[in-house]
Amino acid sequence: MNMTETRSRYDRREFVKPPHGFCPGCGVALALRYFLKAAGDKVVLIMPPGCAAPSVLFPQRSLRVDAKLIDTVSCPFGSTAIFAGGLKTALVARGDTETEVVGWAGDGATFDIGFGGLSAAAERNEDIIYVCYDNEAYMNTGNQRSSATPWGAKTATNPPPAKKEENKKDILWIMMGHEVPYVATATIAYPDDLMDKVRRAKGVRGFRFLHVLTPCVPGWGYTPELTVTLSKLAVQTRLFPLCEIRGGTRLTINKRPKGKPLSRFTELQGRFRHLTEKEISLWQRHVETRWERLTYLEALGETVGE
Ligand SMILES: Cc1ncc(C[n+]2csc(CCOP(=O)(O)OP(=O)(O)O)c2C)c(N)n1
Ligand code: SF4
Ligand SMILES: [Mg+2]
Repeated sequence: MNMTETRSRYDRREFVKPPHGFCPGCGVALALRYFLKAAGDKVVLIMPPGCAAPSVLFPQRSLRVDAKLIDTVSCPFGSTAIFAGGLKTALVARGDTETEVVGWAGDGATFDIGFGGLSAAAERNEDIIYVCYDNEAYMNTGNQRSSATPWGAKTATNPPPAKKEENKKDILWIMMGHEVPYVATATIAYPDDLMDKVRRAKGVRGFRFLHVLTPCVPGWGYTPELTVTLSKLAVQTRLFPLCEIRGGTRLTINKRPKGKPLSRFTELQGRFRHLTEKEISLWQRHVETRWERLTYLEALGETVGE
């Protein structure tokens, strides 16, 4: 199937309309735009505090097509998955089995503060789609480090010459461990891949988790026109592999880049400017190890499936 055919399967209408409060070039805005094109007509978004909620909810009311509003609910920071699961149960009890209830939460709300609730909802296989848009720090409050912040990054809580000394938490691996029906990674440089994954997530019931990398202009320290380039380089350097896990165990890697040097990704961003060549090559080794682990698991799944 070519790109034109893929695009034509998705809604041509725009759902994220100005005025909105995202910075120019925001990766989260693009992710939400593509997500809503594939999510269908009956959607409720559960949004915790973070860059997304105040950018599109009251007073902007940006999520709309003509006069129709997409339903949205603001929830407390740590409770996205629990809130979404509860709302889905209530809707089903009232006879509405169609509405897709979606948690739309940042990395801080997912990897850290809502992590217990996320795990609990996944373990119960709540029938929701949970999207973690990952800009790799608490950006709405000024770029504090989260457990999704990559090793080496400068943040407001790792001021120079300090840098983050811990690796990014491997949320893909953790969610895979819950053996939920669908887990996938995506990023905004590959909209067809992202929208196809939303469609596949919609095609199964139970807990579905999408981890979407969304570059952040001020937090990562680059100029707005580089958002798509950085999203692409994250995949091309194998730093952010595009993959999906179906049925709890079968892993598929969706793109197989040859592996550009990690420096192509880091050199464009202020948050990594202080790193030495030696430090980047150590990080590169870690990236390669993780890639090998994923390819091993993919091969294992194929063997098991034979
Ligand atoms: C319980 C609680 N703690 C802290 C805050 C303040 N707060 C609002 S948004 C935010 C950052 C959220 O980070 P993340 O989930 O990564 O989303 P992003 O801002 O990066 O989009 C914080 C700390 C809050 N609203 N509630
Ligand atoms: S701070 Fe970053 S994530 Fe937040 S709106 Fe701006 S570009 Fe988007
Ligand atoms: Mg964040």
